[in-house]
Amino acid sequence: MSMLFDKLNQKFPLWRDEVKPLQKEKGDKVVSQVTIAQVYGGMRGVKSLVCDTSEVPPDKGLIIRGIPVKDLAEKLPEEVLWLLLTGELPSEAEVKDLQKELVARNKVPDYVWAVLKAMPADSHPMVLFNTAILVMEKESVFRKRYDEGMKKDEYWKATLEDTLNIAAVLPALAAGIYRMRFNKGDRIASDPNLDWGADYVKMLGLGDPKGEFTKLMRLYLVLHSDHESGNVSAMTTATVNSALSDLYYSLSAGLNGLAGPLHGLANQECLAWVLETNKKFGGVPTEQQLKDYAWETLNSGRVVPGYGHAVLRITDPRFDAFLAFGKKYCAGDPAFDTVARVFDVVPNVLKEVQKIKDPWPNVDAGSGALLYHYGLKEFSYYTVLFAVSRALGVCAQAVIARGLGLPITRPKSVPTSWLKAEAAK
Ligand code: HAX
Repeated sequence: MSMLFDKLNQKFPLWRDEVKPLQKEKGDKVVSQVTIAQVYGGMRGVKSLVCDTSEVPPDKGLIIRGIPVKDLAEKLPEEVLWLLLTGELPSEAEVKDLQKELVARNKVPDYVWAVLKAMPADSHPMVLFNTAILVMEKESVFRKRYDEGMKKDEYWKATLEDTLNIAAVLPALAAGIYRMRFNKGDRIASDPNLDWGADYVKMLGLGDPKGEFTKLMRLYLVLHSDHESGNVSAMTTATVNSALSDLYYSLSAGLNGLAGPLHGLANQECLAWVLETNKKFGGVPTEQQLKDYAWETLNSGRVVPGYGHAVLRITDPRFDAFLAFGKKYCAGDPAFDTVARVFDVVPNVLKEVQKIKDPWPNVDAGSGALLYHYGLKEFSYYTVLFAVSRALGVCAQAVIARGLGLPITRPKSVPTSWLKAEAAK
């Protein structure tokens, strides 16, 4: 048994002891109320989910297991996976053990490539990626053990097996899809001596003479890993997993939600907007030109991608981290310079639109320009990168949910007639 299994074996009894009295003795304590506006408004602000891996206070942004995300910017994604799962940063020996575990499991089954090759060549990379995850369902340890009669208190162990098996193959899978979908040549073999993010960069095959792209990739994979559990991809994964559909089913479902333009696809849309702007104005636009273009976008009924958030009310600290990276390594690149200038101009434009609650940039506002700088120019691929990272968080959440024995998700819906009757009371 690996160190991670050992650690969680120690943790779960403690966590269950923490949760049990809350459920039993304080179960009827009211923590949130629901208004009609919230019922019709995507349940915004309703506190009805538990998530111990991370929290997103509107005035602070992402905090993973008590640590603000900016303080994790130098960590490896696999260290963050350990943190998400256990609540502690790993020791050097523990990271090494986890890396060994991932290397031992990192073979993408051949049938996956056969399925992907049979799909239309112009399929969106997210369709290829999510299909590949679903196709691998036959590998699920959870499903196999469930069929053999696994006891409920073993669910988390089988879910952790699936988490590690999935996390191990994600870089090779995502890189293979990149090379296949964009005609980059044969797949590149994994290097067992590299960390998870560096290996992904190597398998993408874009080269990285200064090591900067690898730094960016590790940062990217850390920043996107988790964002509490109410967002579309996390909530979908958790809901599907709560039916004891294993992680291959549930992760694929959640990532289909990530593929929406109001969620993860915003990063592709955002770079498109930036490049469109540069093309229109023949280079980095002036502040006035950007202001005019932002208004043109809004007046045509489109959103300004990368700006606004359902929860945050400040500049997303993940955007800050990308901006800082860009200023250090990418200054002078027209796409990045426009991203920086958009940040100076667009919040003031959005502040004038009363209905917009958050005029500030979110995580998607800057990442695309950085990837573009390092030669990853196919922006329909960007959400796949997001998905590789987000898989860590949502899988960790599933391990914890199964370890705490959470039941199937089943909130109550009501018809409009019922709401009208309530409103009339
Ligand atoms: N540009 C134009 N209009 C915007 C806007 C933006 N950037 N942000 C919000 N609005 C509009 C909404 O569309 C909504 O309009 P309607 O009432 O006419 O439908 C109104 O302002 C109120 O929205 P809100 O309450 O401020 O925001 P929501 O919680 O409804 O939505 C979104 C949050 C992130 C979906 C929204 O801000 C948006 O569409 N942003 C642009 C797309 C984007 O960047 N998405 C990525 C978000 C981060 C993420 O999940 N990444 O995966």
